Amino acid sequence: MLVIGELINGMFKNVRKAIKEKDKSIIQEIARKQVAAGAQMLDVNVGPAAADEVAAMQWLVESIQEAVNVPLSIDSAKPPVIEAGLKSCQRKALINSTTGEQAKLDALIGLAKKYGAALLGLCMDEKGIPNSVAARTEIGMKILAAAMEAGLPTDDVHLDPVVLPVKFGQDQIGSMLQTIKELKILSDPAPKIVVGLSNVSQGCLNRPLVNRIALVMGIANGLDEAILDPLDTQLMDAMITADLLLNKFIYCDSYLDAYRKAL
Ligand code: THG
Repeated sequence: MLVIGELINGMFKNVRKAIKEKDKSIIQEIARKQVAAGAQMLDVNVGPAAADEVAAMQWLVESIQEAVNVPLSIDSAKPPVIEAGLKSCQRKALINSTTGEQAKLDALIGLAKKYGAALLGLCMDEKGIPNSVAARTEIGMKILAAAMEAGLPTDDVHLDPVVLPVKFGQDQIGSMLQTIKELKILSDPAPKIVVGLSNVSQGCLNRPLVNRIALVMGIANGLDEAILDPLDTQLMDAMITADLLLNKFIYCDSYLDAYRKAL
């Protein structure tokens, strides 16, 4: 499983404050902690409150790269904000995200080509997030086909079935699992399947437990990557153990330590 750290997001108060006060030491500490805990990529989202989102994204990317050298997932709904992040990225970035909306898809495929970035597509479009597995899969297929048409390798396409809070739609998790399976068989090699895990537990009382179980269920159904909180040790332990039980690496008594050392 590829872990994408979720903690550099203007949704969090400490990040919002650091952006406002241009205090890069706070951002750099969050970046280092996530990488030390096993994040192999970091999600970067300026959040809803930044006054100048383009400038904030550029500042975040530059600050993070001074501290760690993992690739970044440039997370924004706005293409100009994404482009500001891509311009500053020293390594191959992940564009997070496009949807199936044609104009947006065209614009973001253009950016992926211009900057040699990978592309993450959400299985939703201008009409919102479809309820049915078939409709979500169809949008995933549209994004994948458009990327291939433009010459992006399938390997660079990541698809997100879109996870909604269990509190607001209890049938959502079943749809997510089924959509993961359907997206995996769209092509060979398959696109990478990714979710924003913490969405599932928003508003729940016992968030860590809900996140942990949802992650394991996703992994069992073919999930390749997740945007999550790598500082949640029990979540990381559950992920590593799920990979073990699916025979992705060899058992030894100290497998949790061994897995972490090998990262
Ligand atoms: N798919 C993709 N990208 C994504 C998401 C997705 N990026 C953003 C998000 N979803 C994943 N990241 C988070 C980060 C934080 C939370 C959820 C998802 C979260 N935050 C607390 C909350 O809302 O309760 C904030 C708590 C606080 O204010 O301190 O849960 O799905 N491709």
